[in-house]
Amino acid sequence: MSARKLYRYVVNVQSDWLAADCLASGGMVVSCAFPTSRETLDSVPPPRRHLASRIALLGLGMLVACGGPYPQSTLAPRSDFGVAIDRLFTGIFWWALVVFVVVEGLLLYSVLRFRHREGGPAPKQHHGHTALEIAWTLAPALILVFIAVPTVRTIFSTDKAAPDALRVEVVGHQWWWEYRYPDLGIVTANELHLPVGRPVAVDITSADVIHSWWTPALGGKRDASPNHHSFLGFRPDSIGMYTGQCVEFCGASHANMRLRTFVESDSAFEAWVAMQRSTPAPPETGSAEEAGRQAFQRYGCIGCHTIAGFSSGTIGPNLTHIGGRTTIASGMMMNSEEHLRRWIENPPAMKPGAMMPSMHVSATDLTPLIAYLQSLK
Ligand code: HEC
Ligand SMILES: [Cu+2]
Repeated sequence: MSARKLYRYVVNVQSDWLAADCLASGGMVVSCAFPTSRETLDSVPPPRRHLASRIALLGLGMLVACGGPYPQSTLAPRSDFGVAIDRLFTGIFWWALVVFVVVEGLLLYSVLRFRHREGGPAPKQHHGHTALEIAWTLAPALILVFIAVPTVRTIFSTDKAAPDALRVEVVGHQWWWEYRYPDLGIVTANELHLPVGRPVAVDITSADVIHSWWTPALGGKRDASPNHHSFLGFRPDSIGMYTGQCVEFCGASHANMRLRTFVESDSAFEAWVAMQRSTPAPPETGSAEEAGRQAFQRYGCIGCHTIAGFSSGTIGPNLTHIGGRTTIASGMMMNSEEHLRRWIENPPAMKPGAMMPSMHVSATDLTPLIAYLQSLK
Protein backbone atom coordinates (compact mmCIF):
# COMPACT_ATOMS: atom_id res chain seq x y z
CA MET A 1 0.00 0.00 0.00
CA SER A 2 2.92 2.38 0.69
CA ALA A 3 3.87 2.78 -2.96
CA ARG A 4 0.26 3.15 -3.99
CA LYS A 5 -1.90 6.12 -3.43
CA LEU A 6 -5.53 6.33 -2.76
CA TYR A 7 -7.04 8.83 -5.13
CA ARG A 8 -10.38 10.39 -4.91
CA TYR A 9 -11.49 10.01 -8.47
CA VAL A 10 -14.37 12.04 -9.71
CA VAL A 11 -16.18 11.53 -12.96
CA ASN A 12 -18.66 14.05 -14.28
CA VAL A 13 -21.57 12.27 -15.87
CA GLN A 14 -24.21 14.48 -17.49
CA SER A 15 -24.09 17.27 -14.91
CA ASP A 16 -24.35 14.78 -12.07
CA TRP A 17 -21.38 13.79 -9.93
CA LEU A 18 -20.38 10.19 -9.61
CA ALA A 19 -17.69 9.65 -7.08
CA ALA A 20 -15.43 6.70 -6.54
CA ASP A 21 -12.50 5.84 -4.39
CA CYS A 22 -9.91 4.51 -6.77
CA LEU A 23 -6.78 2.58 -6.06
CA ALA A 24 -4.11 3.87 -8.40
CA SER A 25 -0.78 2.26 -9.18
CA GLY A 26 1.85 3.62 -11.52
CA GLY A 27 -0.54 6.15 -13.01
CA MET A 28 -3.13 3.50 -13.83
CA VAL A 29 -6.43 3.21 -12.04
CA VAL A 30 -6.53 -0.36 -10.79
CA SER A 31 -9.87 -0.55 -9.09
CA CYS A 32 -12.68 1.73 -8.07
CA ALA A 33 -15.34 1.41 -5.40
CA PHE A 34 -18.41 3.45 -6.23
CA PRO A 35 -20.31 4.78 -3.24
CA THR A 36 -24.02 4.26 -3.35
CA SER A 37 -25.51 6.79 -0.99
CA ARG A 38 -26.37 10.35 -1.99
CA GLU A 39 -24.47 11.81 1.01
CA THR A 40 -21.13 10.42 -0.13
CA LEU A 41 -21.74 11.78 -3.59
CA ASP A 42 -22.41 15.30 -2.34
CA SER A 43 -19.43 15.38 -0.01
CA VAL A 44 -16.93 14.98 -2.83
CA PRO A 45 -14.96 18.13 -3.72
CA PRO A 46 -14.58 19.07 -7.37
CA PRO A 47 -11.46 17.70 -9.10
CA ARG A 48 -9.39 20.85 -9.18
CA ARG A 49 -6.16 19.55 -7.67
CA HIS A 50 -5.00 17.29 -10.47
CA LEU A 51 -6.26 19.37 -13.36
CA ALA A 52 -2.90 20.88 -14.35
CA SER A 53 -1.05 17.58 -14.18
CA ARG A 54 -3.81 15.87 -16.14
CA ILE A 55 -3.69 18.47 -18.89
CA ALA A 56 0.12 18.09 -18.98
CA LEU A 57 -0.26 14.31 -19.23
CA LEU A 58 -2.80 14.61 -22.02
CA GLY A 59 -0.49 16.98 -23.89
CA LEU A 60 2.39 14.57 -23.46
CA GLY A 61 0.25 11.68 -24.69
CA MET A 62 -0.72 13.66 -27.79
CA LEU A 63 2.92 14.55 -28.47
CA VAL A 64 3.96 10.91 -28.19
CA ALA A 65 1.15 9.99 -30.57
CA CYS A 66 2.76 12.21 -33.21
CA GLY A 67 5.87 9.99 -33.36
CA GLY A 68 6.22 6.93 -35.49
CA PRO A 69 6.69 4.92 -37.55
CA TYR A 70 3.59 2.88 -36.77
CA PRO A 71 3.43 -0.51 -38.46
CA GLN A 72 -0.36 -0.71 -38.18
CA SER A 73 -1.54 2.55 -39.63
CA THR A 74 -4.38 3.11 -42.06
CA LEU A 75 -2.71 6.42 -42.88
CA ALA A 76 -0.02 4.62 -44.90
CA PRO A 77 -2.27 2.63 -47.27
CA ARG A 78 -0.74 -0.13 -49.39
CA SER A 79 -3.74 -1.27 -51.45
CA ASP A 80 -6.45 0.26 -53.61
CA PHE A 81 -8.98 -0.29 -50.79
CA GLY A 82 -6.59 1.29 -48.27
CA VAL A 83 -6.12 4.30 -50.55
CA ALA A 84 -9.91 4.65 -50.98
CA ILE A 85 -10.44 4.69 -47.23
CA ASP A 86 -7.56 7.11 -46.74
CA ARG A 87 -8.99 9.46 -49.38
CA LEU A 88 -12.40 9.32 -47.70
CA PHE A 89 -10.82 10.04 -44.33
CA THR A 90 -8.84 12.99 -45.69
CA GLY A 91 -11.95 14.49 -47.33
CA ILE A 92 -14.02 14.16 -44.17
CA PHE A 93 -11.15 15.51 -42.10
CA TRP A 94 -11.09 18.77 -44.08
CA TRP A 95 -14.88 19.15 -43.84
CA ALA A 96 -14.62 18.59 -40.08
CA LEU A 97 -11.85 21.18 -39.88
CA VAL A 98 -13.97 23.77 -41.71
CA VAL A 99 -16.88 23.08 -39.34
CA PHE A 100 -14.55 23.32 -36.34
CA VAL A 101 -13.01 26.62 -37.40
CA VAL A 102 -16.37 28.23 -38.26
CA VAL A 103 -18.11 27.04 -35.08
CA GLU A 104 -15.22 27.84 -32.73
CA GLY A 105 -14.63 31.17 -34.50
CA LEU A 106 -18.26 32.21 -34.04
CA LEU A 107 -18.17 31.00 -30.45
CA LEU A 108 -15.01 32.90 -29.59
CA TYR A 109 -16.29 35.99 -31.37
CA SER A 110 -19.57 35.88 -29.41
CA VAL A 111 -17.88 35.19 -26.09
CA LEU A 112 -15.49 38.11 -26.50
CA ARG A 113 -17.74 40.58 -28.31
CA PHE A 114 -20.75 40.12 -26.02
CA ARG A 115 -18.96 39.46 -22.75
CA HIS A 116 -20.34 40.95 -19.57
CA ARG A 117 -19.12 44.48 -18.90
CA GLU A 118 -19.67 46.12 -15.52
CA GLY A 119 -22.55 48.55 -15.86
CA GLY A 120 -22.90 47.96 -19.60
CA PRO A 121 -26.29 47.32 -21.25
CA ALA A 122 -27.47 43.75 -22.00
CA PRO A 123 -26.74 42.83 -25.67
CA LYS A 124 -29.59 43.09 -28.15
CA GLN A 125 -31.58 39.82 -28.33
CA HIS A 126 -32.53 38.09 -31.59
CA HIS A 127 -35.43 35.68 -31.84
CA GLY A 128 -36.85 33.93 -34.89
CA HIS A 129 -34.27 35.13 -37.41
CA THR A 130 -35.61 33.20 -40.42
CA ALA A 131 -32.56 33.60 -42.66
CA LEU A 132 -30.23 32.38 -39.90
CA GLU A 133 -32.41 29.39 -39.08
CA ILE A 134 -32.63 28.31 -42.71
CA ALA A 135 -28.87 28.72 -43.04
CA TRP A 136 -27.95 26.59 -40.06
CA THR A 137 -30.41 23.88 -41.06
CA LEU A 138 -29.20 23.73 -44.65
CA ALA A 139 -25.47 24.01 -44.01
CA PRO A 140 -25.15 20.80 -41.91
CA ALA A 141 -27.46 18.94 -44.29
CA LEU A 142 -25.26 19.94 -47.23
CA ILE A 143 -22.09 18.94 -45.38
CA LEU A 144 -23.63 15.53 -44.59
CA VAL A 145 -24.39 15.09 -48.30
CA PHE A 146 -20.76 15.88 -49.14
CA ILE A 147 -19.71 13.16 -46.66
CA ALA A 148 -22.41 10.60 -47.49
CA VAL A 149 -22.00 10.55 -51.27
CA PRO A 150 -18.29 9.62 -51.37
CA THR A 151 -18.79 7.19 -48.46
CA VAL A 152 -21.58 5.27 -50.17
CA ARG A 153 -19.68 5.37 -53.47
CA THR A 154 -16.59 3.86 -51.76
CA ILE A 155 -18.70 1.15 -50.11
CA PHE A 156 -20.17 0.08 -53.47
CA SER A 157 -16.85 0.24 -55.31
CA THR A 158 -15.15 -2.07 -52.81
CA ASP A 159 -17.79 -4.74 -52.23
CA LYS A 160 -17.29 -6.93 -55.29
CA ALA A 161 -14.52 -9.25 -56.38
CA ALA A 162 -12.46 -8.61 -59.49
CA PRO A 163 -12.95 -11.49 -61.97
CA ASP A 164 -9.26 -12.50 -61.93
CA ALA A 165 -8.95 -12.23 -58.14
CA LEU A 166 -6.91 -14.70 -56.13
CA ARG A 167 -9.32 -16.42 -53.76
CA VAL A 168 -8.35 -16.76 -50.11
CA GLU A 169 -10.44 -18.15 -47.27
CA VAL A 170 -9.81 -16.88 -43.77
CA VAL A 171 -11.13 -18.85 -40.79
CA GLY A 172 -10.79 -17.31 -37.34
CA HIS A 173 -10.11 -19.72 -34.47
CA GLN A 174 -9.48 -19.03 -30.79
CA TRP A 175 -6.67 -17.74 -31.15
CA TRP A 176 -5.17 -18.15 -34.59
CA TRP A 177 -5.97 -17.66 -38.26
CA GLU A 178 -6.41 -20.44 -40.77
CA TYR A 179 -5.73 -19.50 -44.40
CA ARG A 180 -6.89 -21.57 -47.36
CA TYR A 181 -6.26 -20.96 -51.04
CA PRO A 182 -9.03 -23.10 -52.59
CA ASP A 183 -7.69 -22.76 -56.16
CA LEU A 184 -4.12 -23.60 -55.18
CA GLY A 185 -4.85 -26.39 -52.70
CA ILE A 186 -2.92 -24.65 -49.91
CA VAL A 187 -3.80 -24.62 -46.20
CA THR A 188 -1.63 -22.61 -43.84
CA ALA A 189 -1.93 -20.43 -40.75
CA ASN A 190 -1.28 -16.95 -39.40
CA GLU A 191 0.97 -15.77 -42.24
CA LEU A 192 -0.77 -14.81 -45.45
CA HIS A 193 1.22 -14.52 -48.69
CA LEU A 194 -0.12 -12.48 -51.60
CA PRO A 195 1.33 -11.47 -54.97
CA VAL A 196 1.72 -7.71 -55.47
CA GLY A 197 -0.66 -6.02 -57.91
CA ARG A 198 -3.15 -8.88 -58.15
CA PRO A 199 -6.66 -8.42 -56.75
CA VAL A 200 -7.55 -10.70 -53.86
CA ALA A 201 -11.03 -11.90 -52.90
CA VAL A 202 -10.99 -12.79 -49.24
CA ASP A 203 -13.81 -14.87 -47.77
CA ILE A 204 -13.87 -14.50 -44.00
CA THR A 205 -15.61 -16.74 -41.47
CA SER A 206 -15.08 -18.24 -38.01
CA ALA A 207 -14.92 -21.71 -36.50
CA ASP A 208 -16.03 -20.62 -33.03
CA VAL A 209 -16.77 -17.09 -31.77
CA ILE A 210 -16.82 -13.74 -33.58
CA HIS A 211 -13.37 -12.49 -34.60
CA SER A 212 -12.46 -9.70 -36.97
CA TRP A 213 -9.69 -9.77 -39.56
CA TRP A 214 -7.71 -6.61 -40.16
CA THR A 215 -4.46 -5.69 -41.85
CA PRO A 216 -4.70 -1.89 -41.53
CA ALA A 217 -2.35 -1.04 -44.42
CA LEU A 218 -4.38 -3.19 -46.81
CA GLY A 219 -7.84 -1.76 -46.17
CA GLY A 220 -11.00 -2.37 -44.23
CA LYS A 221 -11.59 -4.80 -41.41
CA ARG A 222 -14.20 -7.52 -41.61
CA ASP A 223 -15.92 -9.53 -38.92
CA ALA A 224 -15.28 -13.26 -38.93
CA SER A 225 -18.59 -14.67 -37.69
CA PRO A 226 -19.53 -18.34 -37.37
CA ASN A 227 -21.99 -19.51 -40.06
CA HIS A 228 -21.52 -16.30 -41.99
CA HIS A 229 -19.14 -15.32 -44.79
CA SER A 230 -17.87 -11.76 -45.11
CA PHE A 231 -16.20 -10.51 -48.25
CA LEU A 232 -13.13 -8.32 -48.45
CA GLY A 233 -11.57 -7.39 -51.78
CA PHE A 234 -8.41 -5.39 -52.39
CA ARG A 235 -5.34 -5.16 -54.58
CA PRO A 236 -2.06 -4.83 -52.66
CA ASP A 237 0.19 -2.29 -54.39
CA SER A 238 3.53 -2.52 -52.57
CA ILE A 239 5.84 -5.35 -51.61
CA GLY A 240 6.30 -5.66 -47.86
CA MET A 241 5.24 -7.31 -44.64
CA TYR A 242 2.14 -5.85 -43.04
CA THR A 243 1.02 -6.75 -39.56
CA GLY A 244 -2.55 -6.93 -38.37
CA GLN A 245 -4.64 -8.54 -35.70
CA CYS A 246 -8.00 -9.70 -34.51
CA VAL A 247 -10.12 -6.63 -33.78
CA GLU A 248 -13.21 -8.18 -32.19
CA PHE A 249 -12.84 -9.22 -28.57
CA CYS A 250 -12.87 -13.02 -28.67
CA GLY A 251 -11.58 -14.17 -25.29
CA ALA A 252 -8.47 -14.40 -23.15
CA SER A 253 -5.90 -14.27 -25.94
CA HIS A 254 -7.72 -11.89 -28.27
CA ALA A 255 -4.76 -9.51 -28.18
CA ASN A 256 -2.43 -12.41 -28.97
CA MET A 257 -4.34 -13.24 -32.13
CA ARG A 258 -2.07 -11.42 -34.52
CA LEU A 259 -1.29 -11.88 -38.16
CA ARG A 260 1.24 -11.09 -40.84
CA THR A 261 0.52 -10.46 -44.49
CA PHE A 262 3.44 -10.78 -46.90
CA VAL A 263 2.97 -9.03 -50.22
CA GLU A 264 5.55 -10.45 -52.61
CA SER A 265 6.82 -10.18 -56.16
CA ASP A 266 5.24 -12.66 -58.57
CA SER A 267 8.33 -14.86 -58.56
CA ALA A 268 8.63 -14.90 -54.76
CA PHE A 269 4.93 -15.74 -54.46
CA GLU A 270 5.23 -18.53 -57.07
CA ALA A 271 8.17 -19.97 -55.13
CA TRP A 272 6.17 -19.84 -51.91
CA VAL A 273 3.20 -21.55 -53.58
CA ALA A 274 5.44 -24.31 -54.97
CA MET A 275 6.91 -24.85 -51.50
CA GLN A 276 3.48 -24.96 -49.84
CA ARG A 277 2.17 -27.49 -52.35
CA SER A 278 5.09 -29.84 -51.85
CA THR A 279 4.89 -32.68 -49.36
CA PRO A 280 7.90 -32.72 -47.04
CA ALA A 281 10.10 -35.77 -47.57
CA PRO A 282 10.10 -38.20 -44.61
CA PRO A 283 13.21 -37.73 -42.45
CA GLU A 284 16.20 -40.02 -42.91
CA THR A 285 16.18 -43.20 -40.84
CA GLY A 286 18.14 -42.77 -37.62
CA SER A 287 18.15 -38.96 -37.79
CA ALA A 288 17.06 -36.64 -34.97
CA GLU A 289 14.22 -35.47 -37.24
CA GLU A 290 12.96 -39.03 -37.52
CA ALA A 291 12.96 -39.40 -33.72
CA GLY A 292 11.09 -36.10 -33.60
CA ARG A 293 8.52 -37.35 -36.06
CA GLN A 294 7.93 -40.42 -33.90
CA ALA A 295 7.52 -38.18 -30.85
CA PHE A 296 5.01 -36.08 -32.82
CA GLN A 297 2.96 -39.24 -33.19
CA ARG A 298 3.57 -40.68 -29.71
CA TYR A 299 2.57 -37.50 -27.85
CA GLY A 300 -0.66 -37.22 -29.80
CA CYS A 301 0.26 -34.07 -31.73
CA ILE A 302 -1.11 -35.85 -34.83
CA GLY A 303 -4.62 -35.68 -33.34
CA CYS A 304 -4.75 -31.91 -33.73
CA HIS A 305 -2.23 -31.01 -36.42
CA THR A 306 -1.99 -31.84 -40.10
CA ILE A 307 1.42 -32.53 -41.57
CA ALA A 308 0.86 -33.47 -45.22
CA GLY A 309 1.76 -37.08 -45.87
CA PHE A 310 1.85 -37.87 -42.16
CA SER A 311 -1.04 -36.66 -40.00
CA SER A 312 -4.46 -35.13 -40.52
CA GLY A 313 -5.65 -33.42 -37.32
CA THR A 314 -7.54 -30.17 -37.89
CA ILE A 315 -8.01 -28.67 -34.43
CA GLY A 316 -4.74 -26.73 -34.54
CA PRO A 317 -2.83 -24.99 -37.33
CA ASN A 318 -1.54 -26.97 -40.30
CA LEU A 319 2.15 -27.62 -39.55
CA THR A 320 3.19 -29.02 -42.96
CA HIS A 321 5.52 -26.06 -43.50
CA ILE A 322 5.81 -24.68 -39.97
CA GLY A 323 9.61 -24.41 -40.36
CA GLY A 324 9.06 -21.80 -43.07
CA ARG A 325 6.95 -19.47 -40.96
CA THR A 326 8.57 -16.41 -39.38
CA THR A 327 6.42 -16.55 -36.24
CA ILE A 328 4.52 -19.09 -34.15
CA ALA A 329 1.30 -18.97 -32.16
CA SER A 330 -0.42 -16.40 -34.36
CA GLY A 331 2.34 -13.85 -34.71
CA MET A 332 3.05 -13.87 -31.00
CA MET A 333 6.66 -15.09 -31.01
CA MET A 334 9.42 -15.32 -33.56
CA ASN A 335 9.82 -18.86 -34.84
CA SER A 336 12.99 -19.88 -32.99
CA GLU A 337 14.16 -23.04 -31.28
CA GLU A 338 13.87 -21.37 -27.88
CA HIS A 339 10.28 -20.22 -28.51
CA LEU A 340 9.22 -23.58 -29.93
CA ARG A 341 10.62 -25.21 -26.83
CA ARG A 342 8.75 -22.94 -24.45
CA TRP A 343 5.59 -23.19 -26.53
CA ILE A 344 5.49 -26.99 -26.69
CA GLU A 345 6.41 -27.34 -23.00
CA ASN A 346 3.44 -25.31 -21.87
CA PRO A 347 1.35 -23.38 -24.44
CA PRO A 348 -1.12 -21.78 -21.97
CA ALA A 349 1.82 -20.38 -20.00
CA MET A 350 2.93 -18.51 -23.13
CA LYS A 351 -0.53 -17.63 -24.40
CA PRO A 352 -3.35 -17.42 -21.84
CA GLY A 353 -6.19 -19.78 -22.65
CA ALA A 354 -4.35 -21.46 -25.57
CA MET A 355 -6.37 -24.39 -26.94
CA MET A 356 -3.24 -26.51 -27.13
CA PRO A 357 -2.61 -28.22 -23.78
CA SER A 358 0.80 -29.07 -22.40
CA MET A 359 1.55 -32.56 -23.75
CA HIS A 360 4.25 -33.14 -21.10
CA VAL A 361 6.93 -33.82 -23.66
CA SER A 362 10.09 -35.05 -21.92
CA ALA A 363 13.28 -33.02 -22.31
CA THR A 364 14.91 -35.81 -24.34
CA ASP A 365 12.01 -35.92 -26.79
CA LEU A 366 11.68 -32.17 -27.08
CA THR A 367 14.99 -31.54 -28.87
CA PRO A 368 14.36 -33.97 -31.76
CA LEU A 369 10.71 -32.87 -31.91
CA ILE A 370 11.81 -29.28 -32.48
CA ALA A 371 14.42 -30.38 -35.02
CA TYR A 372 11.65 -32.17 -36.92
CA LEU A 373 9.32 -29.15 -36.86
CA GLN A 374 12.14 -26.86 -38.00
CA SER A 375 12.92 -29.20 -40.89
CA LEU A 376 9.37 -28.73 -42.24
CA LYS A 377 10.17 -25.83 -44.53
C1 HEC B 1 -5.72 -30.61 -28.45
C2 HEC B 1 -5.16 -30.24 -29.71
C3 HEC B 1 -3.67 -30.05 -29.83
C4 HEC B 1 -2.68 -30.95 -29.54
C5 HEC B 1 -2.82 -32.35 -28.97
C6 HEC B 1 -1.44 -30.32 -29.92
N1 HEC B 1 -1.68 -29.07 -30.41
FE1 HEC B 1 -0.29 -27.79 -31.15
N2 HEC B 1 -1.72 -26.39 -31.39
C7 HEC B 1 -3.07 -26.55 -31.13
C8 HEC B 1 -3.74 -25.30 -31.31
C9 HEC B 1 -5.22 -25.03 -31.11
C10 HEC B 1 -2.75 -24.36 -31.68
C11 HEC B 1 -2.95 -22.87 -31.95
C12 HEC B 1 -2.76 -22.15 -30.64
C13 HEC B 1 -2.78 -20.67 -30.77
O1 HEC B 1 -2.00 -20.09 -31.54
O2 HEC B 1 -3.58 -20.04 -30.05
C14 HEC B 1 -1.50 -25.08 -31.74
C15 HEC B 1 -0.29 -24.51 -32.14
C16 HEC B 1 0.89 -25.22 -32.30
C17 HEC B 1 2.08 -24.67 -32.87
C18 HEC B 1 2.25 -23.27 -33.44
C19 HEC B 1 1.69 -23.29 -34.85
C20 HEC B 1 1.67 -21.98 -35.57
O3 HEC B 1 1.25 -21.97 -36.73
O4 HEC B 1 2.04 -20.97 -35.02
C21 HEC B 1 3.03 -25.67 -32.84
C22 HEC B 1 4.44 -25.58 -33.34
C23 HEC B 1 2.40 -26.82 -32.23
N3 HEC B 1 1.08 -26.50 -31.93
C24 HEC B 1 3.03 -28.02 -32.01
C25 HEC B 1 2.45 -29.09 -31.33
C26 HEC B 1 3.17 -30.27 -30.90
C27 HEC B 1 4.64 -30.53 -31.14
C28 HEC B 1 2.26 -31.06 -30.26
C29 HEC B 1 2.51 -32.39 -29.56
C30 HEC B 1 3.48 -32.36 -28.50
C31 HEC B 1 0.98 -30.40 -30.32
N4 HEC B 1 1.13 -29.20 -30.97
C32 HEC B 1 -0.19 -30.91 -29.79
C33 HEC B 1 -3.69 -27.72 -30.76
C34 HEC B 1 -3.03 -28.88 -30.36
CU1 LIG C 1 -10.18 -13.17 -32.35
